[in-house]
Amino acid sequence: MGQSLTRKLIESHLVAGKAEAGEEIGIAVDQVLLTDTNGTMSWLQFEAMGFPRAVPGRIVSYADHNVYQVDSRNSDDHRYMQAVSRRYGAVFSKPGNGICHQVHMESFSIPGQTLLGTDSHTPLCGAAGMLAIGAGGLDVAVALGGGPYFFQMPQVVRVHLTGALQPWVTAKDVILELLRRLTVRGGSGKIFEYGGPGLRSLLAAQRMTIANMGAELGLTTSVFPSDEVTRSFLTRLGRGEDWRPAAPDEDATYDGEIELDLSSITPLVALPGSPDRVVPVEDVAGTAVEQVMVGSCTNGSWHDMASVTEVIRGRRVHPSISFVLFPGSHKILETMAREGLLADLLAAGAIVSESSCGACAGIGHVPAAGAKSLRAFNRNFSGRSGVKDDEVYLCSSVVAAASALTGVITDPRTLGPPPAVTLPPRFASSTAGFVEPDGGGEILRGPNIKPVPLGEPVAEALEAPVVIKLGDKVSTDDISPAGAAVLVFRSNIPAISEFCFKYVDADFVARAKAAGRGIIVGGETYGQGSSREAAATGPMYLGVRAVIAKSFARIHRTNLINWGVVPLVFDDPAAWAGIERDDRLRLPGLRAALAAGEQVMVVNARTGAVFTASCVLTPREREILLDGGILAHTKSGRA
Ligand code: MIC
Ligand code: SF4
Repeated sequence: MGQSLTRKLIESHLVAGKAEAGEEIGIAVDQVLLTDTNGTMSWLQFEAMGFPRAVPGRIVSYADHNVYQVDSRNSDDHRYMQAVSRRYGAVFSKPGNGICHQVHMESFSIPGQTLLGTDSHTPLCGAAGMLAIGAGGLDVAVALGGGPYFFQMPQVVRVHLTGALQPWVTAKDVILELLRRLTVRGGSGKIFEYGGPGLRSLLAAQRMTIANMGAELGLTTSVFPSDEVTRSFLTRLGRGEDWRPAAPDEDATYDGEIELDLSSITPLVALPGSPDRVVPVEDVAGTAVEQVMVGSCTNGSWHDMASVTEVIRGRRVHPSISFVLFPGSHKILETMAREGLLADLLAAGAIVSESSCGACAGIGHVPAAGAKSLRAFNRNFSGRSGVKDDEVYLCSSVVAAASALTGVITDPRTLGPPPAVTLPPRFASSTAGFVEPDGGGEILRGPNIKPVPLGEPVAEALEAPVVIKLGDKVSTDDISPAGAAVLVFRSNIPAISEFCFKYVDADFVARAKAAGRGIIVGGETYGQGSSREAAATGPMYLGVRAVIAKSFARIHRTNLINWGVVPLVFDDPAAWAGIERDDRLRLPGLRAALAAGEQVMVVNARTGAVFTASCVLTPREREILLDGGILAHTKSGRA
């Protein structure tokens, strides 16, 4: 029986378990990517676990999210990350060198290898035939020490592409179309492997957009074959020798299949609040916006920047619009300078920002209260732009460019023939933004870097109030917000816990502290979005010992286990409705039930109602959770 490319990638790295859908497997990690948000904590955890050296062959630490260093606490993190990278053998990518995913694809992607990253959009490198997965900091710390990455073998679904994109339709519209059809839950427990005749027409940059934003579908990752398109991408970057083919067998079998005719897709926009609230651009055309942006790890490619330039060249950004571009990498920005794009963009009135996550992580260009913002980014969870009740629409780079000219959301098809974008024969190949490790130097920990706390072993019984009750689709942005004011505390768990649920319920922190021990109740896909561990460590630090939800997003569920917080799923989702905030819940046999793999009984002291919830764990997860998380488990000597 023929194998999918995904299966080949997994089988060739399998070190534990059997690659059958639903089974826990462990894979060897060839490459690791760390960011200045979760990555600093991951390095601290690596040190706390006492590993003598970092093992994977390629490790890169990126100062990419919070590059402005407006605050010395931020610089503390960068300096620590640079020093620890130097000592343990990681390349350090300096602030301004670009967004981790874009830079990693350009400079380090190797078809056929595995990549684990501290960021949920790590799957971007799946565009180069890699198995690239996002994880929480502790899982990455273990991989740094040479441990495998454990996860549930997903179902492998083939996305069969036919046709070709129509004028003004982009790869962003392809992934928005999938989000429209499948929602943010649609990819849970799955890997999408792209194939079919439509593939040939998709450039590497377009594949990157699709692989990257598969994170919004909840996919474990996305995989594209490595073919002539991949080879041409690497060759333009002077890396032709790193190319190798990677493809499924002709008769490969899959767990499912989705048909997607590229020629049937039209320009789309996601409405504020969630990337799956997708409508045709015509439905919102004419909506006045005050900001337009193009960038992030989804739309920061050369192709995006060049498309935007072609649209606005010789024209003028509308007076009421602030139009900001975030080129994804220093190489792209340098190529834009060499190829003359910058002059045209500046003449038209665009702002060209540093190559960084910036506004995508709520850092800079925060909209005015009540203003609508249109962004060729990937996430628009409420509050993520840095202001409560924001209204962020997501779109492609050409919808963004057209709208920047008119001041209202604009269907680019009204502009006439589409721009022709040509790829330069060579991209800039400067490596000035990388610092190679030499094993030396002192590791400085500034005053903002605090020791990593330990989780507590799971108690025999838990009795605690519901400190917050939430509905469906709660994102990690809701639990631990993005934004410059919060991100500076990523290596300071006591301080970052003060921001928990800031925009959702300003009294949460005080309530959780007063309660001492607490339980969170949530709906479907609890903890979707970013991989940020602060969404687990913050509540844990404030005394939360269990989350009972209808379902969990993959990375967040693992983060909770890794910190000793019990992720319980309602056996009957109807029980959710009978719970109110401040209800006292009793879980009398919690530890014994988890240890035995049985349902956990929950009694609501206010109503007297009794219901059950389950926490399906692998033996490895069970040991970690019962001990209070990975660090506590390691310190116990049982790891
Ligand atoms: C995001 O896009 O939400 C982030 C900021 O990149 C996060 C990482 C983090 O919060 O540290 C992610 O995607 O995982
Ligand atoms: Fe950075 Fe935004 Fe990509 Fe997250 S989604 S890595 S914040 S660009």
